[in-house]
Amino acid sequence: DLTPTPDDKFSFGLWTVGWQGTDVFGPASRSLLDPVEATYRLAEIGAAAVTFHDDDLVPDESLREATLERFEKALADTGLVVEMVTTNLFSHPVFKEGGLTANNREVRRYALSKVVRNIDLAASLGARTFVLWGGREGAEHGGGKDVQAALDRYAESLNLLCAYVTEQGYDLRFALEPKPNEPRGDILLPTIGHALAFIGELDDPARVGLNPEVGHEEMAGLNFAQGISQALWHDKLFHVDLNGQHGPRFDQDLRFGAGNVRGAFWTVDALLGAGSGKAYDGYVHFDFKPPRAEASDGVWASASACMRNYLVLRERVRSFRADPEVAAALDAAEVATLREPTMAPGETLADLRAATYDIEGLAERSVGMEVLDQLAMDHLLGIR
Ligand code: GLT
Ligand code: MN
Ligand code: MN
Repeated sequence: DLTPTPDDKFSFGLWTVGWQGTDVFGPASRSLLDPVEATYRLAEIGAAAVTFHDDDLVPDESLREATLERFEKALADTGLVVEMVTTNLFSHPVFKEGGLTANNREVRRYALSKVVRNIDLAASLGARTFVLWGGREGAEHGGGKDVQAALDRYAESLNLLCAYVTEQGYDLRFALEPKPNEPRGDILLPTIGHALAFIGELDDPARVGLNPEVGHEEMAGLNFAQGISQALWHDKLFHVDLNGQHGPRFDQDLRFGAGNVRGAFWTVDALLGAGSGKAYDGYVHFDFKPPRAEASDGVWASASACMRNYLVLRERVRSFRADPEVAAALDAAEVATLREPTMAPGETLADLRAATYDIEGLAERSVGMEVLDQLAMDHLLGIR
């Protein structure tokens, strides 16, 4: 069944359907969508949750109280929850040279205060995840940014924010969102791997994980399914941004399933635990931009299609994993054998050195990967 249900835990950023189509070559192509109207509409099409930046929900500070009241009524009316909140530290020109890692100290202090204010709102609305996407944390010039100092300031900010959340007793974790470039020429924490290593240097690493985005890893030429599998292995896949991308070019933010469809198939498989591994149990969050050419009908068509493509791919992944011929192909490829430790209990490296190996025979063995992959293709293409 391809109708989304609350159990599917689909979630959308208000900025996704709300994107007005501004780009580097032209102004908005769509009018402003009221965030509260967007919330009702997302509930209608089958979402279970919404997420937002401070500035998406409250674009006009003078209407803050009234907007929050209307928004909370929409949540109560629809049963939608706020599962994640984030802060806009990238749109206003004050952040043109960075937010938490700007060279200018006043900017850094303002950025931190903006995050803290929104953490209070996130906690009051029951959000459990707080995303930090550092789109402006980076540089265009080699000499203009002391990268090591910038990482010190990034860590200082995270340490302060974690301490604040702990003090307040909020049930909230941080999720860092990597991206290699755009809007900055080169962004700090450009990939899942960089961000994982950074987290290990923080005071409270348990409170900080990742919010990887499909397109961002693919912009760097990386395999998203493999990246999130490593994040799961570290217990760091706190959240996810699903969308689509055609290889290394500008950040396309296509609807999920568009772009690299094979990548999307393996992404869903990885989220489901790839057969027998750790699975992702958070919200299935879409972070896409309805193409600028679309009018409002296209906005909602693309939002619905994100969920539809996820459900189709989930069904295709399950049929792949349930197919006896796939099970045989997995056996032939020795996929489960990799779970066996390389050494038997009690063995030592000396035993391995004393053993004899049929090196020529091993070199010539069949690995069965093409057969397995073609079965996956057949499932993906719907002929099995
Ligand atoms: C912005 C960006 C996204 C981030 C959002 C969170 S904002 O739209 O392109 O990838 O997830 O700050
Ligand atoms: Mn994102
Ligand atoms: Mn993106």
